[in-house]
Amino acid sequence: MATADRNLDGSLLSLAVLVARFNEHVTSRLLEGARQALGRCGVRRHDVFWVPGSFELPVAALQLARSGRYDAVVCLGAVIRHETDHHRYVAGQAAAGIQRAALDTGVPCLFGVLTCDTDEQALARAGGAQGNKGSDAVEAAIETANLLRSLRAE
Ligand code: INI
Repeated sequence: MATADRNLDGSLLSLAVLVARFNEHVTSRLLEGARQALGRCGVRRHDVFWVPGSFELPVAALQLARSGRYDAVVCLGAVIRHETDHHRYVAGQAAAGIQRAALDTGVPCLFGVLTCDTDEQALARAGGAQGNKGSDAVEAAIETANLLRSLRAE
């Protein structure tokens, strides 16, 4: 089955990368993957910002998206299950809030937040055997921002 080509040329784009410090041993690896993808795709400009945890990603994403400075906001976080169900609320609100920031502003806000049962699962998806969700989120941001640019130009 043929798949449509992805436009991963970042040379006209300015991106914000927002990183949650909670579970930093994982999120720093997501950021590393994001930086590699930014370089590979030739992104013109990017700025990195940190928030305390994934729960704070939406409010910061909304402000960055509203600023008019960025074509997309890439949100990176790692929600890992602990003994209580706290993680459920954090992950659910992060997902809903990031999507709301995107829909309220029309600026793509990407969900590069891992939601895992264990540290091992998270590390496997942060540059381990299962790839790097940070790189994936940057590529998705570039593809979506380029699509929106081309739709505006029509
Ligand atoms: N934040 C995360 O990014 N990941 C988690 O796994 C997590 N857990 O499980 O507690 C987490 N909690 C902190 C949360 O994001 C907020 O920073 C905190 O609740 C203050 O609002």
